[in-house]
Amino acid sequence: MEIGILGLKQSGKSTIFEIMTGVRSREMYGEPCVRGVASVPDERFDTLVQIFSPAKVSPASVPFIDVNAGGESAWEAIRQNLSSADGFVHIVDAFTAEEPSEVVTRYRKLADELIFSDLVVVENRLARLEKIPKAALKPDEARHAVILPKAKELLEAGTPLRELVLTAEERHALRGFAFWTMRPELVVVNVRDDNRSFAEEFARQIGEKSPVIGINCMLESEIAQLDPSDRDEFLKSMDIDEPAFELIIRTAFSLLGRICYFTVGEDEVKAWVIPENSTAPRAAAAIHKDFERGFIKAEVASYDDFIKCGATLGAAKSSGKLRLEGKEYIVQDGDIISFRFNV
Ligand SMILES: Nc1nc2c(ncn2[C@@H]2O[C@H](COP(=O)(O)OP(=O)(O)O)[C@@H](O)[C@H]2O)c(=O)[nH]1
Ligand SMILES: [Mg+2]
Repeated sequence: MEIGILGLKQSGKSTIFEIMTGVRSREMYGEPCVRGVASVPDERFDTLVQIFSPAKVSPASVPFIDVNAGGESAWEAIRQNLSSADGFVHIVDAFTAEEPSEVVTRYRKLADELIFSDLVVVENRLARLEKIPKAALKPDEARHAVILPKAKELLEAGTPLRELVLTAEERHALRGFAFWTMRPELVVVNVRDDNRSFAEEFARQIGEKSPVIGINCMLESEIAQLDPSDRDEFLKSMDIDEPAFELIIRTAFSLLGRICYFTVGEDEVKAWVIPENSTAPRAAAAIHKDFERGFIKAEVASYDDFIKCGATLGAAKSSGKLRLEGKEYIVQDGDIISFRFNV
């Protein structure tokens, strides 16, 4: 799982990457791309840490990739370094814009490259399919012959493929193409304080379903450099609930269709990242393959129940909120789990 940061040169990609990951990518000259890991902010996790005061604290994390090149080589660098990314954060410079429409133009520059790149793939594939007699099409090819003309129409209208309505089977049939515009995208509009409204106006003008978040990178990087105690006071004085970069990490994380469950104790409180709709044994595999193989039961309390019952597992158990779940159980975001297994 990895999120690629997209954007034109000087849009603030590295600035925001540094805030999120703490990796000083702007000092790594000559590196075509820099990887860093961001912790996913989660109040529930922080509360569990306060309750257990564990020796080790392991929040959920999400890796980001910052691509360095600009100018002519920018697109090639994206192609090479972000081809395996599971989703994107697309940063657009609004801090040098006078009108929201300029922000849209900047966004479209790269958005159109991605669309064009997918269109080439679709057209090549369709040209090859046309040469095969209908009766000789294999099942996936037959699916492609149905879906790709629709995909072509969308792309030609400048619309990303994530807006295609697909069945699970169709989606699966398209996986091998790794279309750029099918992967989830979060748009981050990097604003000045006097043009904060540009982010909303931008979202209205592009009219796509991807989420849009406005951020003032400069301000955020100042916030990130404060010590924690000054930071809270500063945020309060600015009437900010949460720094925008935290919202970006959380939104990007949930766009990837991931959730987390917690394991708790005095040794360690840890958030485990799993795909949505994972069964209990699959979720156990995040800890160890043996937990999946030897899975017997999962002892589960939802975070809310756990807190309501007085925040101890013993109390959750005696009030019947610590459930014993089997192989079919679908793990929910925020579950507190301990697995019983046999190897
Ligand atoms: N005024 C202003 N300048 C910014 C902001 N964000 C980034 N910059 C400046 O823009 C330049 C490029 O930023 P950088 O993060 O390296 O952009 P990248 O090329 O997209 O990685 C740097 O000189 C930053 O100081 C911002 O929010 N406001
Ligand atoms: Mg950069």
